[in-house]
Amino acid sequence: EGVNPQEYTGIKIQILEWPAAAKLTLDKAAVDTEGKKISFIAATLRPETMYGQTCCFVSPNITYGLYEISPTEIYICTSRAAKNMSFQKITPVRGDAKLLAEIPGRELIGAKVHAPLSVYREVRVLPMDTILASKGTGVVTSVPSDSPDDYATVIELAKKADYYGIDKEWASLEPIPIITTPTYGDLTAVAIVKELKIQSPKDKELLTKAKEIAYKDAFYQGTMLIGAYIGEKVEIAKNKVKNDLIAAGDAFVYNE
Ligand code: A2H
Repeated sequence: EGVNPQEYTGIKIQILEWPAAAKLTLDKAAVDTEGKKISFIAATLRPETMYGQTCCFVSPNITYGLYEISPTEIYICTSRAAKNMSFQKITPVRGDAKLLAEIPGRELIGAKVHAPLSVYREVRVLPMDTILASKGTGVVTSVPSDSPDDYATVIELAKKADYYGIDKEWASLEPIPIITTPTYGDLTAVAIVKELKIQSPKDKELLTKAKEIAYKDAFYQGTMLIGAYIGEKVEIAKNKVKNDLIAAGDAFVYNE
């Protein structure tokens, strides 16, 4: 972990339908999901891009926990993140997060979820091998228009859908224009991935470079194309969208 504190926005991505494998595991653990709002918590630095969410990534190699937040709400994230949340007044008891069940990431793939603000009403949970268990919540929401990592991952998933055990359509939702910049146009991540000739999510060095370019370009030069703050600078709109998500109960601040 770095020395500098990082402020993330935790986005609540609500489960609409569990995959069969996950259902079995929850039954075995005797978790009562009836009438409860159960959400993946995705940690993002770019809340203003949430209009363009096309799927939600988990790592097939990470074990996630279901944590009780209230009698009617459950969060899904890594145990490390739940522990951190328990010291930030996010869980009901300080220093404690009540674990209801553990579930391997691979069993969550294919879940149908609702991503707040997304143009797409329902999206799927898909695998991302490059997620680190040591950062954020272990859940990454996918915005291929503005995140080079996300774009490279959905391209790879669509290309090798059978290998990843997913439906090709789940990874094939079109990137949505969210932000325009003078240098890269309306789909910054798509343009930069092409410019740097990035071939796969494993092109680590190029993706690090792409990430830096994309972030600076959007933050300093970007203007919103969608949502409540069309025409406003990203620098300004970022906090407004974040605050709106929080006010709607769809997000919270998460620090680490
Ligand atoms: B960002 P930083 Cl549109 N492993 O959200 C790998 N990546 C992770 C992660 C983990 N455990 N937890 C979060 N992330 C991703 C949106 C986004 C993001 C856009 C553009 C760039 C971008 C949609 N995905 O990140 O290491 C999350 O993806 C590039 C900086 O803490 C999160 O924000 O700086 C970002 O990386 C956090 O990265």
